[in-house]
Amino acid sequence: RELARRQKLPQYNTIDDAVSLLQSKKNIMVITGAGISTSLGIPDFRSKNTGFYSQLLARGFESPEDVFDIENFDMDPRTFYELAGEILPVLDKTSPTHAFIRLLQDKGKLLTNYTQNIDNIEAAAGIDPAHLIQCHGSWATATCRKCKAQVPGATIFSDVKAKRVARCTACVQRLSAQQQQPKKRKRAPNSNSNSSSRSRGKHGHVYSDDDSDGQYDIPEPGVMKPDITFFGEQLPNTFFDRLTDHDREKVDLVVIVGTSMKVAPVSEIPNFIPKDVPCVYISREPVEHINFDVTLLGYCDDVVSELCRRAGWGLDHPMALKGK
Ligand code: CNA
Repeated sequence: RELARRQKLPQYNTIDDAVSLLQSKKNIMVITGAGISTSLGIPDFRSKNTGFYSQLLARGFESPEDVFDIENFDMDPRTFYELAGEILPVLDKTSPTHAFIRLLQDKGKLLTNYTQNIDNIEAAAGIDPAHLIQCHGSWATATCRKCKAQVPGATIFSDVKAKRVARCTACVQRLSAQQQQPKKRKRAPNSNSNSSSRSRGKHGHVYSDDDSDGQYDIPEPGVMKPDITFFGEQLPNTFFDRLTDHDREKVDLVVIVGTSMKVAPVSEIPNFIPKDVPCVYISREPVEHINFDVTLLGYCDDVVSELCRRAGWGLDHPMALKGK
C-alpha cells in the first residue's frame, strides 16, 4: 500500500471499490477453488470440520494429501477408489458463483477462469473452453495408466460409486485377444521371488503394478485414473502457456474466489502478474500469505450476489441472494 501511495497508484479497499473495478475493467482473471462448489454439496479440502481432509484425519489418515499422490495411486489405487466417491461431481448443478463467472463472460470481461476445481461444473455453467484453464484437470475424462486409452470420465463413475478400482476395457479387449493366441511363457528365474514388478502397498498387501511384459505376472488390465492432477504430476502445458504468453500482458483485474491458495503453482499467480493489477479475494476465511487489495470475507455465493446487486447486474441463479 505504501508503495502504491508513493507511486501514486490508486488504492482499493472496500466492497464498493471491488464493484467499480468489476464495472471498469475489461480483462478479468478469475482464480477459483473448491469453495465455489461447497454450496452444491461437494466438500472442499481444507475447511475445518467439513473439508475432505478433516474427514480423512478423523478416520485415521495421518496425511490426507497422500490419497492424491501419484506414487501412492500407482502402488495401490484402492485407497483412492475407496474414497473418491465422496468428491464425485454433481454435473447438473451450478452455484451462483459459477453463474457470476458466466456473467463476466457474457459481458465480455472474462479473460480466463483458472479453476483448481476438478468437478467440471464450469462446463455446465457454460464457461467457454477458450476462457477456461482447468489447472488440476477434471473428472471429465479418465486415462488408463498402462495403455493410455482415454474414455469419458462418466465411464468410471459406477466403479467409483461402488468403491471398486476401475479397469481399462481397451486392455481387457487386448488381453482377451492375446489369450486366444498360443501361449509361450518363460519360466521365472526364481519362482519364490516377489518379482520386481510388484510393490508392497502402504497397508501391507502386495499389489501388481502390471508393468511386466507378462512373462512372470498374470497380465491384468491397466488401472483407470480420472484425469485430475495428482500431487507429483505436472500441470497441463496450457496453464503455463496461457498465463505467460497471453494473460500476463492483458490482465487488468484478478478476482480470487473460494480457494485457500495453498497449492502451487496456482498460489504463485498473484506474484507473477504485474504489481499494479488490483486483486480482489473472496472467501470464507482470510489468508495470511498473500496481500490482496480488497478482501471480502463470507459465503462466496452471497458476496458475488451483493457485488452484482451493487453493480446493477442481474445475477440469474435460483440460489443467488435476493436484495434491493
Ligand atoms: P481448499 O484448500 O479446500 O480451500 C477452499 C477455500 O474455500 C477455503 O479457504 C474455504 O474457507 C473456502 N470456502 C469453502 N466454502 C466456501 C464458500 N461457500 N464461500 C466462500 N469460501 C468458501 O481448496 P482449494 O481449491 O484452495 O485447493 C485446491 C485443491 C482442492 C485442488 O487441487 C482441487 O482439485 C481440490 N478440490 C476440488 C474440489 C472440486 O472440484 N469441487 C473439491 C475438493 C477439492
